[in-house]
Amino acid sequence: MKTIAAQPFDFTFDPAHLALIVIDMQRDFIEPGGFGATLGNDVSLLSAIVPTVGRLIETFRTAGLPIIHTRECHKPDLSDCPPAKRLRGKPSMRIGDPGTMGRILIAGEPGADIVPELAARPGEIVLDKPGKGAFYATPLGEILAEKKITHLVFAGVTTEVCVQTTMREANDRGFECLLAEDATESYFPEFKKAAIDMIRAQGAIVGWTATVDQVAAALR
Ligand code: TIU
Repeated sequence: MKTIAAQPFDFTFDPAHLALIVIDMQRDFIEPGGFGATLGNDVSLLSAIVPTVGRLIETFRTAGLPIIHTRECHKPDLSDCPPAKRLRGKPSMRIGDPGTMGRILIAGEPGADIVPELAARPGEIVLDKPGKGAFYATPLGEILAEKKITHLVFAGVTTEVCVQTTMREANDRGFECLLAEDATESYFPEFKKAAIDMIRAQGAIVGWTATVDQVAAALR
């Protein structure tokens, strides 16, 4: 067993049952002209964590542990995109519209790809998901069961939307979940802080948090 010096208390795990889930580090959220920008967000905050997420991914690669990358995107015919999602609010462009990185949030378009610095390597899993949570309408649950995974480390964007939703889904399914707090980011710094606070409050009601250095120290 190994231990990460986490908050609100130590996170103890068997590396044979640990996996990394990297949520939605896609050009559509991180680069100008994509889905995140159409919603009116400043995307520069998110690009700043790319090197730190890369360090966490390398730590798992070196340890030989499973890595799962997710991408929020929809089928080209939008059959998996509820109108409630596409039509909400007044974005500058909607899901499926043609943008500077291809159609917004559509599978196979350049914008839906993971940023090149964090591209998946052979043997790593890439899961496309239509929702904010990575368990909804995907085989993630079956994949983790098949690999006998019980403990999960999370990274990616955005902290309070897809990362927190997926952590809550995982927590309800019985996984022990830890968020790498410097390998996640929000368009709203105050939302990132609040999400981290609420995850680890009440005796880790949703899960633990730790820095990438703390995770790496345990896996070395
Ligand atoms: N991946 C993810 O978090 N999807 C979002 O739409 N996030 C926003 O913060 N908008």
